[in-house]
Amino acid sequence: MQTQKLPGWGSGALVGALLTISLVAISFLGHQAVGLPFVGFDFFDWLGRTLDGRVVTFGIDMIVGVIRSLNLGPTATTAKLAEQIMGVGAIIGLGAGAGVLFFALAPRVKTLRQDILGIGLGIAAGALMLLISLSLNRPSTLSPLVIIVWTLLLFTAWGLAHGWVYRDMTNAGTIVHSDGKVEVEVLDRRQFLIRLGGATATITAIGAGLGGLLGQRAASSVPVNTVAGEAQTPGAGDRWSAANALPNADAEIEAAPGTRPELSSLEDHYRIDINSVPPVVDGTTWTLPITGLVETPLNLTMADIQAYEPLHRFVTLSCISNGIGGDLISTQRWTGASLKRVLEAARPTEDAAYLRISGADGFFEYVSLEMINADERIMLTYYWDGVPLEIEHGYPLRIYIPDLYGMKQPKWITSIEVVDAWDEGFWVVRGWDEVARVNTTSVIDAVAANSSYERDGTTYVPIGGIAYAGARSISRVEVRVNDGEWQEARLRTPLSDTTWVIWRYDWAFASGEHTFEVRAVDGDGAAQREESRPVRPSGATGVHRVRRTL
Ligand SMILES: Nc1nc2c(c(=O)[nH]1)N[C@H]1C(S)=C(S)[C@@H](COP(=O)(O)O)O[C@H]1N2
Ligand SMILES: [Mo]
Repeated sequence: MQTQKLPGWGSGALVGALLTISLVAISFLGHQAVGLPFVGFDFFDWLGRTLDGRVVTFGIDMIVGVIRSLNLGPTATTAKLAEQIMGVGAIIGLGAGAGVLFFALAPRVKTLRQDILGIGLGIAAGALMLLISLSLNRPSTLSPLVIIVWTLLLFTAWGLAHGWVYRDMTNAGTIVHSDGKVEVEVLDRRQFLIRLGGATATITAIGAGLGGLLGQRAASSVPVNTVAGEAQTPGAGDRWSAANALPNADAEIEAAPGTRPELSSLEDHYRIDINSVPPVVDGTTWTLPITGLVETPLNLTMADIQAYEPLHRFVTLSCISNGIGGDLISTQRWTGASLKRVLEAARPTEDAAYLRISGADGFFEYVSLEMINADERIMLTYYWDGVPLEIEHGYPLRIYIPDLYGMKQPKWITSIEVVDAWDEGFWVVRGWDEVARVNTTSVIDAVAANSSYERDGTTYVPIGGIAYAGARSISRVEVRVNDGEWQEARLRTPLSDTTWVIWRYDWAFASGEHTFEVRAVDGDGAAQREESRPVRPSGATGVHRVRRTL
């Protein structure tokens, strides 16, 4: 009889990784089918909330840097995908480690005890994962008991499987044939691992495939409540933009071809938040408690909030992490209730000075009452483009604060507490700007050489893009070609005084290699900072520059 060497740590790592891939696939299926926690994303999101802010920011900058320098597509979507892949990868890596641990411990215990070892490993890992998932406090319609039982069962099975696989790899099987001959089967380890890989691939394909299908159905059937809590799912035809022309439809200046759309479609609006999967809030049962330093604590339903006179406003929102020329900036039509008016009903006490606004994902920010009382545009937003907020964008409620970067504006609002002192919000704790006022920036979207035209014997090439200065709007944009004189561009009437402004400069064409630059002046007459500054901690500044050979 041939004896085999005990499987080493390499086999342990491989087995651990393969079993963990299966675990991730089944976890994904549970997530998609009924909203159970998905281990890959939860671990990553927990890391993001727990690690030091500098580490997290460094990680984000790396991801965004790679995406932009390699031109991997829309930054927000690609970054989310990268994070999801990293989250799943990290779990598989940890699983490989667990496999090594198991294969190191297994030879030290008797065969039967290996099952106990596996169960122990599973329960320990499952309990850790549970702590992580539950600490995220994601809204869920499932009872915690269901989540606990499912997670522990899943991990226990995973732990036990280590025992079975280990035994199969170390024990040669004995086959008794019908004629009484006994044959000892020597296991071919390579063959075995290939079979295990095949089984993993099958489970993963089923989990991912079925999970993907179920997810599509679930997303389209999440009821979002419209007026008076009536549950329904709006279609594209219900959107404001489907039935209405933009208010500046007959503006004299038209965007240079290739300039980004003036109104970002809901699908194309950038998305940035601390969640691999957005929290799904049940809007039909959701209420908004307003508590703390108030004489009349409130618990508002969506119908209560929608009973206030709706404010409609075209808003450009930008992430403070948007680099010069980046795509983490978008424009939509926001609808909501003036926060000042809503607060009047709660009657803040004399000590009241700030609101601590929290989201379903644990994100939070502080907003001063003074600012709210001075600016009726600050609103509790429930619609974008005339339909309830999309889940990714904060359904059922988010705040709008003019002139500030997105990091100050919580989505998925679940509570408002009135307090007497300011404190650092989620990203401020992690080293970002306390105020986060939008910097004036301008961007060249297009040098539309294909749309050139002739006038009086000269060929012109339309050049265009956006300029943005929060709620200060834009009073002037200038373009410079090849270090020449700064030339004034023409400004299209914006959608509102809180959106970006589309500019255009028709350049007298000359062939060759050219450098185009743009700079802007805000509505208060302040010029944008031309000095280059990175996004952290106060948002990027600098002149956007593109080179073209024409
Ligand atoms: N609850 C919650 N709100 C949040 C965030 C978050 O992570 N959680 N991210 C903020 C940041 S950094 C930005 S830029 C905006 C982005 O909003 P959008 O994804 O709808 O574009 O949401 C803000 N509100
Ligand atoms: Mo952001």
